[in-house]
Amino acid sequence: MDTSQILVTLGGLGLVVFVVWYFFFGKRTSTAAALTESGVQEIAITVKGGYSPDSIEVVKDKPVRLKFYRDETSSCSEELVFGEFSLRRELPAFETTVIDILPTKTGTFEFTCGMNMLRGKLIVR
Ligand SMILES: [Cu+2]
Repeated sequence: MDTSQILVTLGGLGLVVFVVWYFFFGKRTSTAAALTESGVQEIAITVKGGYSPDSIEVVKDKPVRLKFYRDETSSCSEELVFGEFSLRRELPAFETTVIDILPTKTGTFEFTCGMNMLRGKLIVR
């Protein structure tokens, strides 16, 4: 192989590595809840001008504990609405509000603030 062939080969390899990386890691923006010893899928969410993380992955038929810490006093985020689970909950400022749910079907379910402005989603697999 001469230099140009080596360069083309390396370029091709680089592209393959990038594509693989992109599909396996680059698009993965949701955060999986951690499974605790007691079998509960737990995740801490910070509420500050939005939900962080705002895309949470859990598995079906295992209890989920969402721990919302509201790190602001902005009235926008004072209420949390989770239609799929018929939930409407006050989130006191600078406190953690624990919400326990049991996802029994797969899909993507949105939770929002009381005004439907801040959005997050729970992805059940
Ligand atoms: Cu709002």
